[in-house]
Amino acid sequence: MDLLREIASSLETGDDERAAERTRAALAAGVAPRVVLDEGLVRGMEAVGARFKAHEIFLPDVLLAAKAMIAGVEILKPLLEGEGMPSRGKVVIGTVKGDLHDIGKNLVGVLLRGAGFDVVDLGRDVPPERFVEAAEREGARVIGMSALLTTTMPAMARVVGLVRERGLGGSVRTIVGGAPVSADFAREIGADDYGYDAANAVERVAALVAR
Ligand code: B1M
Repeated sequence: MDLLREIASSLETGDDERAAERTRAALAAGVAPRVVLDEGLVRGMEAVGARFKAHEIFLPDVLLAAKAMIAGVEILKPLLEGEGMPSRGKVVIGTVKGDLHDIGKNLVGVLLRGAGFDVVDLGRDVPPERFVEAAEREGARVIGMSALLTTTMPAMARVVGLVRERGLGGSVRTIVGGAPVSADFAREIGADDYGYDAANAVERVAALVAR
């Protein structure tokens, strides 16, 4: 559909006003919020990532694309987050230490809230101890970690280790995700689960709290 292509292209041109305007137009035309997200905004960001990798565009372009993506997500947020549902449990989320990428983590948070979970978002560049302390303080059932850099993935293993050291393994589950993260990596570090995208993260968290 043209509107979805226009949303994606507004990320590629780093035009946040157009991203917001085309997102509103797609919703007004009856396109479902999840379709606008997956086939408009996420697709646009994938194209930006590929061009950045190929050195066709530079970091400032990526920043502008991120700003445009956030403009669209802000409009979709209230539609993706359910209202007035009883809580299915508390989940602490954050992007691990050294990592400033938070768009995917924010999407995971939006969809978790939409599915009825109580979300405590610690933000980005979160030290391992803060994940574990927050989970203890908040009585969270799950810690969800995001990493977008291969260099920050080891911080996930430190969180999993801390959960064990503090004897929380029985009550607090861990789930990891982010572009460079895989199910194999999750197994290697002893995390309880892995989510390949935000929607899958919600399914996996639901399975973890049901265990
Ligand atoms: Co950066 N960056 N970046 N960047 N950036 C990547 C990740 C990179 C792959 C680009 C590339 O080279 N192709 C590359 C990493 C290479 C590597 O480690 N192998 C890279 C680099 C190198 C860097 C810098 C080092 C660049 C520099 O300074 N020279 C720097 C690092 C800063 C730091 O973190 N310390 C940097 C900076 C930035 C910006 C600040 C400009 C910006 C981030 C803005 C922000 O997040 N607020 C940025 C962006 C936007 C990207 C790309 C282009 C897009 C990331 C994104 O938001 N995607 C990215 C290229 C790429 O990934 N294709 C890239 C959209 C988002 C919806 O997807 O985050 O993958 P994603 O989340 C998905 C899934 O992964 C999953 O669900 C989400 C939705 O379905 N998911 C989970 C995520 N978390 C999950 C948690 C779960 C489950 C699923 O369970 C808890």
